[in-house]
Amino acid sequence: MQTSSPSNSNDERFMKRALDLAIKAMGRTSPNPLVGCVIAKDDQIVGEGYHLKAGTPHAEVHALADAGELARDATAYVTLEPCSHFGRTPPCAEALIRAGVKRVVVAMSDPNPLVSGRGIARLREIGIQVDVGLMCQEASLINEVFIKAITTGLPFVVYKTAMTLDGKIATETGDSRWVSSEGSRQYVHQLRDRYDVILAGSETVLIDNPALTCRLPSGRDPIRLIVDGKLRIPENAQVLSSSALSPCVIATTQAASREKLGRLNLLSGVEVWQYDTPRHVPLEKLLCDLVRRGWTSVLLEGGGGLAGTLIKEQCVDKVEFFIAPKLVGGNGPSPLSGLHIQHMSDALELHDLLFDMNSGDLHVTGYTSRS
Ligand code: AOF
Ligand code: ZN
Repeated sequence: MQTSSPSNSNDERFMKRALDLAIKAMGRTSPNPLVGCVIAKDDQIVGEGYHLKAGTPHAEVHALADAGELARDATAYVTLEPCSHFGRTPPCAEALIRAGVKRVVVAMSDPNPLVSGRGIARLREIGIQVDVGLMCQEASLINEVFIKAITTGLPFVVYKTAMTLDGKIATETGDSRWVSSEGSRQYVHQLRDRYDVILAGSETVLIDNPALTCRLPSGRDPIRLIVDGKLRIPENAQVLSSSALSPCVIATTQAASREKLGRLNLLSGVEVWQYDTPRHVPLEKLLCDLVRRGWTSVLLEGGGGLAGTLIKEQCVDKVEFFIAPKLVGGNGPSPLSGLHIQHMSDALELHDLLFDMNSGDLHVTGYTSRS
């Protein structure tokens, strides 16, 4: 893909605005991307818009409608290449052409194989000047979920955990309420609001009986997914209660009791996905099935066994660790009991790190592999 970005400070200002618009829909567009669009003429914004929800009009359509006739001879700033295909909505490249814009500034090309360069090519073919690559890094970051899912068929997986400074997620008696501060726990609800699926192992359900809902005033409950090879989940577990607005999926195997599986399937809002394996749920297959269902991101919230296995299988993209300034010692569980690296030289090194201490805990964010 040919990239060019002869940008000026207005270009950056308008693209920044388009990015700010795009992230307003964070957590609401899956499986589609976050996209913002600004239409500017004579250094003034004359129209703007962003994509609100999959299946509804794209960002460019909102911005063009907002600009009306003023779009003629204007410049459009789009955080993602305009689409060229007929999907659930018609191609935005054609809408930009019809509106008569004379220049299009695109932050990044679309990794969707249905588009990937064709939108840009179509605009250039008509004679529209297209500059690609302005704030590309920022644009890729806001769409890390979309990029992973559309290019691999696997969801973007984030492992969130809270541990004491001496690396325990609970005391040796199993007590874990609470490791992290009130502020950190509040932030976790923002994560639950952002990602499609919240994942936990049956051990976590048996020990902590969490509800795994989002308790923000205008938040939305993620789909709760429990990996439970032997179907040990108690039938009165909080995750099975239909008070949450999203379904609860239990992934199990041939080791599950048929009677219990039947009873769980009858509960409203509960789905049991039974895999053809003897004891262990095939995790990569399960993750693929989530994307097939349109769920492209996963927040893994425990426990350490499941997290270790998923990291070993290279299924985790990002980690968010809250490290509380507390010490408990003893034999309490660790956040990655399922990972058994023997030599420090083989340790998984994280990159693109962020450190934050606003909540009173040390909050470390990092990525597991370079994309
Ligand atoms: C969006 N919103 O603002 C842009 C998108 O199913 P469709 O027809 O909505 O097409 C979705 C694809 O369109 C999406 O995967 C991406 O490649 C492209 N651009 N999508 O939902 C937008 N600009
Ligand atoms: Zn489009």
